[in-house]
Amino acid sequence: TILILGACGQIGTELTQRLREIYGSEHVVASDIREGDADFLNSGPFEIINAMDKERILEVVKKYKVTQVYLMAAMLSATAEKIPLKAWDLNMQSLLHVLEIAKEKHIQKVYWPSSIAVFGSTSPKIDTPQQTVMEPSTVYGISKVSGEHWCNYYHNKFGVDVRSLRYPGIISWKTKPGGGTTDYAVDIYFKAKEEGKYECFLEEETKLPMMYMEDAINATIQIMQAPTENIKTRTSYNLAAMSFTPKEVAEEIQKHIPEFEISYKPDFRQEIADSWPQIIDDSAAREDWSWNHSFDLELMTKDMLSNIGTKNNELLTAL
Ligand code: VAH
Repeated sequence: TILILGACGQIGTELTQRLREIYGSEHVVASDIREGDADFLNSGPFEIINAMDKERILEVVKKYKVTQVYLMAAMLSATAEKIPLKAWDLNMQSLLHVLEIAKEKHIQKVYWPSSIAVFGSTSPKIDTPQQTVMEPSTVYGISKVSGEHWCNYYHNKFGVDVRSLRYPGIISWKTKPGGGTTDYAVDIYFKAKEEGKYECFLEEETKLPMMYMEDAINATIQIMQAPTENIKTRTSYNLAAMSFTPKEVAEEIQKHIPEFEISYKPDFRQEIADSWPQIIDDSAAREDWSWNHSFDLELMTKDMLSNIGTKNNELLTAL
């Protein structure tokens, strides 16, 4: 059985749905700190779990004989800058609890997401390598680079089978943005459809690595299903699909909504974005476990605009 912590978050929501399609709903336990509004809730087991409560996680692991945990609960970059120590506690305590539970052999496999936020201004911005200087300047990035070293430590010292991906910005339409700096690229599509205009909190030339949710979910399933001997990196794998600027997204949207207008009003998130890479080298993932992306900006824009404002999405945006 699989347990997902943070199942109501941006990635957790779609990961839960996909895992239930693959393994059967009854074999995928969704959990979060509160009951969300995702429609998957009544399609399989759901438990209220605070990812910082180790005893509660263990209780649910034993109740459902969980063998794999996907730890998707975390505080993202923009939110974390507002409450640094709470973000550190959530992001690190949850990971250490799950690694300990795996070390104690209650579960066999762990998935833990890292991020391109582990890189800082001193990392190469173009074709950022798998291994390079990593001096993150955000609380979120500090927690993710620390978490990577903990994953590597528990693997090397205790044989824990933990796998990790450095997600770029992820774009989707099923959930509203969750406090990320890259979430302008989610908001812009909703505002284009709902209001025909968008005020962007990043400058127009801010290029960032991005990925469509479908690709991120595929990569997550793929690395977890890969034979253990193919996993050569136990900190975390660089993962990439495309890189674009707010200007390029706006131009792509205007191919579908010609009257769409974008304006720019950079805020504190500009500094976060400026510290991150622009183009990521994910050749290690492509070599080790055959990673390959499917969505580019054109295909993603078509899919986003055709799904936003549909029946199932109206319910969400109405909530
Ligand atoms: C954020 N979406 O903006 C997340 C992610 C690389 C970006 O870490 O914080």
